[in-house]
Amino acid sequence: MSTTKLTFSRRLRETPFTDLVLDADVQSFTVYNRTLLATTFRSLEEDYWHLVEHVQVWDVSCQRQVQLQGPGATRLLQLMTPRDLSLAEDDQCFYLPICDKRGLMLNDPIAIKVAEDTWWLSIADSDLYLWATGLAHGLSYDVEVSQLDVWPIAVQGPKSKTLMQRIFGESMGDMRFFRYRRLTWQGCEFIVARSGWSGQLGYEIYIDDAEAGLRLWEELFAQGEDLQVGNGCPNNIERMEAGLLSFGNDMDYSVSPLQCGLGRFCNLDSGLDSMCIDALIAQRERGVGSRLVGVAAAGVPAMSRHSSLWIDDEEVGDIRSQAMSARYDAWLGFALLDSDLIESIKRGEKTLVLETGDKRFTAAVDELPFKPDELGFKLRPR
Ligand code: THG
Repeated sequence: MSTTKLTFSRRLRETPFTDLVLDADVQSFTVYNRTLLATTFRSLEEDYWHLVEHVQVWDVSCQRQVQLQGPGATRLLQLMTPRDLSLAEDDQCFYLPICDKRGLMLNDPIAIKVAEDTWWLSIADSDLYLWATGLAHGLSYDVEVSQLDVWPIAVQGPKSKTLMQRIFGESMGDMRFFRYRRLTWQGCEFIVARSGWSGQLGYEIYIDDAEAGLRLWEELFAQGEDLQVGNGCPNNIERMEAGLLSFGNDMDYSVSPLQCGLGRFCNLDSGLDSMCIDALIAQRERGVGSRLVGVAAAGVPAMSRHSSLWIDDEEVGDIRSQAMSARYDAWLGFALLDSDLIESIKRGEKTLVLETGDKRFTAAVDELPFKPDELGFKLRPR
């Protein structure tokens, strides 16, 4: 067993909860927005089953908040995204593709309008602070860009509603998906949203007071004992089954939202003053040369880190993420594939082959999220 370690420093941010996560015997971390993010506690499979059956508390402080504040805040944000911000309701969590002038993805935050002239962008793993600051300075917009000491925690899993009601009261039980409220616990007010990077019922609490956050964390574990509450983190198997995209993995600076299946978050015909609109309209007219799809293969005993896709004897596509499903007998991948090839595979004219662990398997393509019934996935024995 390798005992490779990460060296912590100011440059690699800890969070108010890092010591608690370490005490909970975290097995591995990744680095996201230069912040520690746990990736496994027991094993990916055990964490998966616990998440889909019980409730977990996640330290997702790495979802840093970039704040745009001032008379020019909304104008600046609209310039950065093809989604029409005027459609955002006051209590809405607004998932935004952020694109450059070429229509290429720079980030995919969840935006919350916390006041008339103030937005919080809960960012994915790229430095949106620099991009927004550069634009604000370069264009002399009247807006202040900052990064906040706010550390989101996520409460995810089917029993999360019960647990959250015990803490924030019965009335929060009717909160809708991707909506938020300001809720008070022991005199502290937090933004609480029904969101989180899993396909399960779940909530996120935006902690802006570290000391209160630590008390709340303890309370979640105390109140959730009979619900088998546990430590957890975003689970790569579960999020792939749910079709949730990871910036830096599935999408990056080389692809557009139209290629990633994020077209439903692009309002290209609203005449928005957004820098990427022309490029995206042109791409829509031309058609995308390649796009992200789900790929699945049955009967794979184990995967290797280096998997590849083949048609005849030619390597095709680009696998962006992969996982062995815990629920189904299936290898799951998200891959960028040539659009014409996708159609030929779907029509059965071409056979897609997955190579992993030095073996070859026939693979199917599916639009995300995966539809297990159509793919004929068989349940794995537990
Ligand atoms: N929560 C918060 N901040 C975040 C994430 C989060 N920042 C980084 C990262 N995750 C942003 N990426 C995503 C990707 C997908 C979703 C949320 C954040 C998601 N999408 C749903 C879907 O695609 O079905 C719903 C989107 C919608 O309908 O608006 O949940 O998790 N705070």
